[in-house]
Formats: sequence, structure tokens, C-alpha cells
Amino acid sequence: MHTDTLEEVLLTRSTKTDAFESPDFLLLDDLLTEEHKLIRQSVRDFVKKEISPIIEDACQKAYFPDYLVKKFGEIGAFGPTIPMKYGGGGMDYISYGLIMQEIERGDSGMRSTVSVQSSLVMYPIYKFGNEQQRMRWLPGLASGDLLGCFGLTEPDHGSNPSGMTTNFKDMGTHYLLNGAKMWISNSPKADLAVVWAKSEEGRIHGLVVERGMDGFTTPETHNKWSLRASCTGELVFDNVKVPKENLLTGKSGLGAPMLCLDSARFGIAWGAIGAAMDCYDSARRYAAERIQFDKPIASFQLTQKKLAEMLTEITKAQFLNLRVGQLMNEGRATTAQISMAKRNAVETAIVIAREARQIHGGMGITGEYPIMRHMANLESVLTYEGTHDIHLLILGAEITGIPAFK
Ligand code: TGC
Ligand code: FAD
Repeated sequence: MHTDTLEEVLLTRSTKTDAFESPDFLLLDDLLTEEHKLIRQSVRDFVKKEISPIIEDACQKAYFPDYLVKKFGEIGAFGPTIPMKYGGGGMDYISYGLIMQEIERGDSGMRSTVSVQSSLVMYPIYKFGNEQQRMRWLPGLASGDLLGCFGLTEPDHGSNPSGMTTNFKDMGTHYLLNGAKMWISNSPKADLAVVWAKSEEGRIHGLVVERGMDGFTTPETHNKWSLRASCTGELVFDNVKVPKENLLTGKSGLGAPMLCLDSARFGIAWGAIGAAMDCYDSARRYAAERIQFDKPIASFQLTQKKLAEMLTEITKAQFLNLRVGQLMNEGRATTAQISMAKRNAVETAIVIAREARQIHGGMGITGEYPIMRHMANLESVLTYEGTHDIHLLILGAEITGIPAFK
């Protein structure tokens, strides 16, 4: 992976301290193991030390702090549910959720980097790859020596990935890959891409495409107002010769990328609530400190209403996420349950970010507080991994038995 100089980021390091305190109104901690709490604490400490001091500047400058990739590997944030034999953490899904929650509490873009690597790159290689492929790529991805990305979306096929036109032909000694993917997190810096493409028979398969292959380019997408500290780009395949040993043969069809998305959407549900918790906590502290009409604004009923509703919604979402995590651990979570959790968490977080912005008054629009950054980031989270409306339709299909997508 190409790493930029640390100088730009280090020079802009703020001395601001991150005073975040996590809300736990219904003592959800009692339902976690000691190991869960230790994992959460270590990631929370990491976020306070490594992400909070630089993230506002990184976002303002649209700078992807790629030196953090190696550090994420060092704390075990990549592939927490992947067996230790391959460099993963061998942890359960609640641990994974807690890691996503803490990292997104820092920034959704940083969580994107980590959840793509874990759920959308390591997971398919582990789940659909053979032993040789696992040993070849998973340890480097787990340590952060390699960065990966996931190419499903195309310029003309977003919500409808089964219409994809990216394709590969069997040339005997190799596959010949053509097409393009768009909106791909991590792509400009990625060492490898898990790419979903159609065979000559029109069946969707996953292939690992590596940087340096002739005809493979990853142009960056500029001018984003959201996820500015995450790098996003395209994947362009112009007669790329992909070795046959790079095909993931364990599963084909749309169900293969969809299984990866189940895992990633689960992580996003926890992550979005992390962003909501940060907005709530910032608003609670600001309301106690900010004096108007000779009183803290926390003493006004309208402020208390906002805070009370925020805490209620965070608490409800925490429990929904935890229950889906238990079902994930038992292998019983369904796509529709995960859709409910993702959809609920992101909507909850966006509403809370907007209310928190109001409590901060004019200060809420500045980088002195994390609110506008979370709010802008959450607009991407609302759209990726299945839009808000697609998740509603997945639930609608589950309830009625009638898919309304087409
Ligand atoms: P449909 O006819 O329903 O299904 C086609 C085949 O796929 C199977 N399937 C699943 N299998 C396992 N798990 C799931 N969750 C599955 N969902 C579908 C299904 O059983 C069927 O299999 P078979 O064997 O019968 O053929 O498919 P459809 O074409 O009608 O589309 C359904 C729809 C709209 C729900 C789905 O395609 C969808 O979810 N669209 C949203 C696309 C999406 O989420 N894209 C995400 C791209 S990656 C990304 O955004 C990363 S951002 C990361 C970051 O930065 O953090
Ligand atoms: P469209 O599918 O064109 O949807 C536009 C609107 O139409 C939406 O409101 C949608 O809900 C609505 N709509 C579409 N179909 C229906 C329907 N049947 N019924 C009702 N309404 C409908 N993709 C990847 O593969 N890998 C990545 O790493 C990745 N990272 C991303 C990072 C960012 C910052 C962003 C913004 C996107 C990323 N995506 C990634 C792509 C993301 O998954 C897609 O943007 C998303 O799936 C929606 O596709 P689209 O943007 O083409 O919107």
C-alpha cells in the first residue's frame, strides 16, 4: 500500500481533548462479557488517541489518513470474526459490532475503511476462497500491510446489482476482465479488490484483482461533501488478465456478495449508533456549559426534550443491535433483521445529528464540534450498503412475501 507522508496530518494535530462518555441508560453493559468491554475500551482509547485529534483536519482537507491502516491492523480491528489461523481475531459478532461502534464514534469514514476490509474483503476471501487464497491474502489484510476494496456497484447498477455488466471470459490460461465499478471505498489506495463480475454464462462470481495488473486503474472520486476522510474511487478494467487462481470458487450468484453485505450492514448498524452517541454526548456537554438568559441552555425544557428523545432512540437502537448480534453469533440472523437494524440505526443517527446541531447553535456548524461532520458522513451511510428505501423494501418483502423492487 502506498503511504503518504505523515507530516501533513501531524502538523495539523489539534490539542483538543476528546471527552466522550458513552451513554448506557439501560445498563446494557450488564449483557456484555468482560472480553466485550475490554475490546470496546481498547478501541475507544485508540479513537481518542489516534482519530479524534486529526479527524476534523483530515475531513476539512479531504485527506485519507492512510497511516492509520497499519495501526488498525495492530489493534486487531481488521477481520475480528475471521479465525486467528488467518490473522483474524476469532471474536464474535458483538465484538465486531462494538469495534464498528467505537470507530464510527470517531468518524464514519474511518469505520468505512475498517468495515470494508473486514466484511467485504476478508469475509469473502475467507468464506468463498480456498485455503491457498486464504493464506495468501488474509494475514496481510489482517495486519494492515494490505488494504482491500469491494467492487459491486457500477455506474448504471447501484440498487440493482444483478444487472451488472462487468464481465470476464475464460481465455484458457487466464480470465479477461472488462467493465467498471463506481463509488468504491478504499479503491484509490487498495492493494487488491474483490470484484463481482459475470461469467460468459451470465453468473456472478468474485475475483481478486490486484494493483499492478495491466489494464486495472482506480481513479479517485473528488469533491465529496461526505466521508471526506475516506478515499472513494472507481475500478476500471480494460482487458485485465486475471490469473485463474484469483477466482473465488466457493459460491457464485448474487447471493455471494449479498452474504458479505449482511455482515457489513450489521457493522454499520452499530457504527451509526456510535456516531449518534458522539452527537448526543457533545450536545449534553454543550448544553450544560452554554449560558443564555443567565442559565445553562440545558435548563430549558426544549433542550431537555431533545436530549431525552436522543437518549431514548439511542437506547432502543443499542438493544436492537445487540439482539441482532446475538442472532448473528448463533447463525440465525436474517437479511431482513439486519436491514431493520441498519435502517433504524442510520435514521436514528441522522435525526440525532440534526437535533444536536440545533443544541450547539452556530457552533454546531463549525469543526470545533463533530456534529456537521457526522451529519454529512451519515448521508453516505444512508445510501451505501443498500439505500434507506431498499432496506424498507427488503422488510416489505419479508412481511408481505411480495418483492416490490421490480
Ligand atoms: P433477488 O432476486 O432478491 O436475489 C437474487 C439472489 O440473491 C440471493 N440473495 C441473498 N442471498 C444471501 N443473502 C442475502 N442477503 C441475499 N439477498 C439476495 C437470493 O436468494 C437470490 O438467490 P438465487 O439463488 O435464488 O438466485 O435480487 P434482486 O435482484 O431482486 O435484488 C434484491 C435487492 C434489491 C434487495 C438487492 O439486490 C440489494 O440489496 N440491493 C442493494 C445493493 C447494495 O446493497 N449495494 C451495496 C454495495 S457495497 C457498498 O455499498 C459498500 S459501502 C461500504 C462502506 O464504505 O462502508
Ligand atoms: P440508485 O440505485 O440509482 O438509487 C437512487 C434512488 O432510487 C435511491 O433513493 C433509491 O432508494 C431509489 N431506488 C432505486 N431502486 C428502487 C426501487 N426498486 N424502488 C424504490 N426506490 C428505488 N459500492 C460498492 O460496491 N463498494 C463500495 O465500497 C461502496 N462504497 C461507497 C461509498 C460511498 C461514499 C458511497 C456514496 C457509495 C458507495 N457504494 C459502494 C455504492 C452504494 O452501495 C450505492 O451508492 C448504493 O447501493 C445506491 O446505488 P446508487 O447510488 O446507484 O443509487
